[in-house]
Amino acid sequence: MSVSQLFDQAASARRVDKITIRRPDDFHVHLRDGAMLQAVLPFTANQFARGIIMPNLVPPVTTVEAAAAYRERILAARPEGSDFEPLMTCYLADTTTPDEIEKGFRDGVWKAAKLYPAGATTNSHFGVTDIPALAPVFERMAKIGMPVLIHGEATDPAVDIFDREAVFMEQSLLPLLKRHPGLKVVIEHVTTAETVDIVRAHASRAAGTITPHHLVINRTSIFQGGLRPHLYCLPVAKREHHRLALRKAVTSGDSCFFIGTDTAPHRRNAKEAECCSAGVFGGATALQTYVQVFDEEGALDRFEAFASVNGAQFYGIPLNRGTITLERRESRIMAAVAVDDTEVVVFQGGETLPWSVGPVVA
Ligand code: OTD
Ligand code: ZN
Ligand code: ZN
Repeated sequence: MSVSQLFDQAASARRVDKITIRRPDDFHVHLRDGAMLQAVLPFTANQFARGIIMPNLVPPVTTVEAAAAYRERILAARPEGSDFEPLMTCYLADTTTPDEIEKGFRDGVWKAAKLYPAGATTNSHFGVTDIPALAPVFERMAKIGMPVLIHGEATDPAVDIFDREAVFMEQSLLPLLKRHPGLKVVIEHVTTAETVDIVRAHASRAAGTITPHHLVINRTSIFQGGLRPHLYCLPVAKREHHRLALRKAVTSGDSCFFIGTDTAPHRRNAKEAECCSAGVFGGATALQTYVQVFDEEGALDRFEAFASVNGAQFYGIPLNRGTITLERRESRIMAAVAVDDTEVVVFQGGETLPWSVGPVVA
């Protein structure tokens, strides 16, 4: 037997073909409403025990009443037998009051508030135009231990789209962290190496979510062989060295990083349009993609912390009971999900992925 054959044999002896982990949560999900909610919820509910539900509906979820009603619609849309638990959020607007924030938190209606700089992404037009002016809200949130979840991109149209995250971090996030030392902050969908460092530097009270797609694509992927609208999302994917930094961050074992898929479905006609809507529908392939990344990075032993422990600990909610098994078994991913008379294109749809989602034990 040659030396390389010996190596191959040793490698395959070490190869893990199946892992069973505590049931994971998705700390950043767009479930939408109506027919879209019906169509996409089964995918998230099949993979995750709980989800932090984004409030960027039209109109946005800005009141306790609207959040409670949306929660009921999600519960009603769950597939038969599903125990998926939606964790609601409040959409921060210039008019949000500390009392409304605290009321929804104390009543157990919402777990966090979402800060969209006005105009930064899909349905963010009612977002915050002046972050420092919301200080009374942030002070109250710090006092009651309620996290703020931030879409971190500058909204000045003069800022290059690939620099918008970095500019926001310097101009808005770091000052916010300084002004409110007791505020818990989740920097959503981290896309740059610099933001990874910022999360780490504030890990005692800051965390970062990272999407499956930002671990797999870089900005060149969006233009591979032509313009690929289904890979366009916000924040837009960055250069390759950023993607590599994100893969290092998620597989580092550091407790300040956890799952937030940012699954953001849009109908095919809204994506393949003169002005393509931002968003990647990653909900159907999230765990398959994440586990593949951990496998490729030789870090399967760290997957459970990222998927099922770090986020719950940051939010101060109990860890899930029950397990999910992921298996090294090729499966061909469905290309699209039907919604009304159209469909939503699935991230990595039509491809054969090396890992499959196996049984869930509740
Ligand atoms: N990004 N699309 C959407 C939201 C996210 O900003 C995000 O978190 C959406 O469609 O709701 C997107 O590209
Ligand atoms: Zn966002
Ligand atoms: Zn989002």
